[in-house]
Amino acid sequence: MSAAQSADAAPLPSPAMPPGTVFPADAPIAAIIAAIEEHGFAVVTHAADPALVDAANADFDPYLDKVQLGRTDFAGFKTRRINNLIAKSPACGRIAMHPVVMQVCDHFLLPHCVRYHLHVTSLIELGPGERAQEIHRDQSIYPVRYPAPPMTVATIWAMEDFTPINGGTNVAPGSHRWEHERKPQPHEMVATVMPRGSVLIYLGNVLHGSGTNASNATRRAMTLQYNLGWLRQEENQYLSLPPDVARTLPVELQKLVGYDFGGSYLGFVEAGHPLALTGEAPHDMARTSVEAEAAKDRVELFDIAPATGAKHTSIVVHRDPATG
Ligand SMILES: O=C(O)CCC(=O)C(=O)O
Repeated sequence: MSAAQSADAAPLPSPAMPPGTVFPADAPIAAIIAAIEEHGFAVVTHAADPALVDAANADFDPYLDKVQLGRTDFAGFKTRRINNLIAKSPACGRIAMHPVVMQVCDHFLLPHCVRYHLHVTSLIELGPGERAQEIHRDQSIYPVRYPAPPMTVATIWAMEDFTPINGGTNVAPGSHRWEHERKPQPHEMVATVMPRGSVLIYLGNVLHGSGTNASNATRRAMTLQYNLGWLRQEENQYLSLPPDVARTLPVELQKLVGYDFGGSYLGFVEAGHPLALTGEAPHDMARTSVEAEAAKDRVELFDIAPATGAKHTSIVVHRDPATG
């Protein structure tokens, strides 16, 4: 994100989502992935079981009641946020492993890593009168020049209806392919309108930001994001979910939050599997796992090289000619 771009400068979006970007929950996964390839994002309506959304909202309410409003342009001055959502809500943990989201992550992240991890979790409740957030790329927490491939996949779940006036996420379709300096014009932005329980899925290289809440009610969203397993997670999941907490989670979720190898020999603890700390694996003194070793040969290389004349590092993806 650029500090030079203030919330005042955030362009107003046109309301309509581009054709071919909104899908019902039972749409073929290939169509959803094709839309994300083309536009950088897609919406899947009514993707979450309404009972899970109710349960997660009820789990979060007591925390939100205690939290202070944001204090920066980026965080908003009428917005309440909480993090570490997995520790706060078993329902959130189930939503985090939604099969459509996992398949999208498999498609975009798994070619470049042995496994992906949960990167960051936030509940974002825009209050009435909140102004649009500055437009940014989530993965600009990594010092990368654009265009760059997706290194993260984000979801924004509508925990309340996203209406045309309550601040549904503004997105710049196609911006996953834009040059580093290009900023969206107002006509290049769309506002996400979707019913409660729906999800906006977008790539980490897509320009976006929360919208203006011109309604007299809140707009509650839950963002759950995933990153390549060899990158540091934005939210420190190991301090947020220490072994005593992690061991209460389903084992697949333990692995998703990071109690697993992020690659071959990447992330061992005391020369063993991180799951040994939660009692889910024997301490076998192996610094890698059968799964990590088996997966490493299919991983396509990221070629990180300084771009000629550039001040910053750029990342170029190429296929290894030897393996295609
Ligand atoms: O709340 C939203 O719609 C998007 C928020 C966002 O992009 C962020 O806080 O980084």
